[in-house]
Amino acid sequence: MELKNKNILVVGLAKTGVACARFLASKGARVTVTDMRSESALKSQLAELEGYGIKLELGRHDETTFLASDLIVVSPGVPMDLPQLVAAKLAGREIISEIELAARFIDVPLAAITGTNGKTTTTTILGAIFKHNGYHTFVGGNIGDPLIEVAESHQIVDQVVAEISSFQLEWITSFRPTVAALLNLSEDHLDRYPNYQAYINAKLRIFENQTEEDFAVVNRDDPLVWQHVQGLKASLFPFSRKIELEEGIFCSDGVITYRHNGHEECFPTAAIRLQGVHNLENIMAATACALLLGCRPDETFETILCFEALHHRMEFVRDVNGVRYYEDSKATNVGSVEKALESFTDITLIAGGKDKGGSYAPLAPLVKERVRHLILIGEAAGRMAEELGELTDTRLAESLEDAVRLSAGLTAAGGTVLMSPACSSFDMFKDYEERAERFIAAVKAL
Ligand code: UMA
Ligand code: ADP
Repeated sequence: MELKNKNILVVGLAKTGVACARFLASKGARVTVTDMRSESALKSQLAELEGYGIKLELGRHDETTFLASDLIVVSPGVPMDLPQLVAAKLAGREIISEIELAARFIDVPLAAITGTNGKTTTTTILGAIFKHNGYHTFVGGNIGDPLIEVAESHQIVDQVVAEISSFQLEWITSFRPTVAALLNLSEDHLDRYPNYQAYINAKLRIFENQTEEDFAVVNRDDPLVWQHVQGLKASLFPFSRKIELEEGIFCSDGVITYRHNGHEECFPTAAIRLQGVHNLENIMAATACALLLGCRPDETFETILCFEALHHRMEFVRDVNGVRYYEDSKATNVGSVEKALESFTDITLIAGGKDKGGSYAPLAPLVKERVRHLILIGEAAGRMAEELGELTDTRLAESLEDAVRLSAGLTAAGGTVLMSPACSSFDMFKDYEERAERFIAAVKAL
């Protein structure tokens, strides 16, 4: 792809925008960056661009700049219906996402992981497996480091593992993973998409440019996933906790079995440290991707045995007077909270935060069965109380700290206090990590 002397506009100046602008400028493009935030709010980002000769349009998006560009690179946080993007598209401008740009410069196998939940865990496991197999591995994408950094760096890389969000897939044209995994589908990001199907369609684009030489690792047990992957061009490689598969990876009677082209590998699960049935799915998906991309079974299994849970995903905090406190701040949608509720009984659930527009009704059976007290915080508290409040003892709290104190007073010994919000954190906190730290501090203060 020729970039020299092209007029390229980068939309959004956070992590993705900074990395793209630097990469494009280093390739000789004439780069402009635009962001709705002001210069003073973007001081640290601007410092990273010093010396690159990049033009800035801050505090606004100027349609004429969009129309005058040869190429527009969009950050994931910028919605597709931004009027200036719509106008540029109508005028026939080329618009791509950062992962599309990055993929055009990646010439090693690319494993891409998507799904509503489990992306970060699966991506991290797969990265660890590759490294333990001796590959120079870049792990990036939605997990934190933009994928374009692999193209920008001059390091040797043998394998790329990318966590991919629906936002990143919106502006792809040729993005083609060697192995793409779709872990599961449930409602999320309905504050960004007009409806659930639009979100699903965005996710499915991960398979769009694959051919029969590539693999689609998909959840056989998720009816919505299975329904949507029929007819893909890529070779289907399902994973299942329920069905024995002739081709694919499945788990039964404490053994994970991988079968591919008549070849079989078996791994006992008893000594695996990572807990929860959802993590078994993540492990199977990561193992499938690794073995399909040439990893050795022994090294793969060794990595899985040692892998510990990531922070803020159903993490044990402390036992106080026989009550166990768990922090699941990364559970920002209903699908992840379902898995958390399935893991405990006699629960005091602290939930709520910034509403993402989906329904909380799928939680009703588990709330009824397992949640003794429901404590709600944040902007979504009202809607959640309407949908779930009648099912159990439900209270509202002013702050997370109040919720923790209230939970301590309500929960009898033997019970579990679980913060699993089903919402994003941005109404009350900087991000889910700050929400987690505040919960941990409040529990430690009890
Ligand atoms: N902006 C505009 N105009 C707009 C909207 C936004 O100028 O109309 C600007 C904002 O002021 C901001 C920038 O665009 O400066 C937004 O950038 P961004 O949100 O894309 O932020 P990045 O730091 O580049 O982070 C992105 C991903 N963010 C989102 O998808 C919202 C990060 O995922 C990802 O780690 C990073 O790229 C590297 O690939 C975060 C995320 O929340 C963790 N992802 C969602 C999720 O996991 O649920 C999908
Ligand atoms: P993502 O990157 O997709 O947000 P994470 O691995 O960070 O996924 O986990 C986010 C939340 O989802 C946590 O609460 C975690 O316990 C839960 N989770 C992890 N894997 C799965 C899965 N396969 N199915 C449902 N929930 C999951």
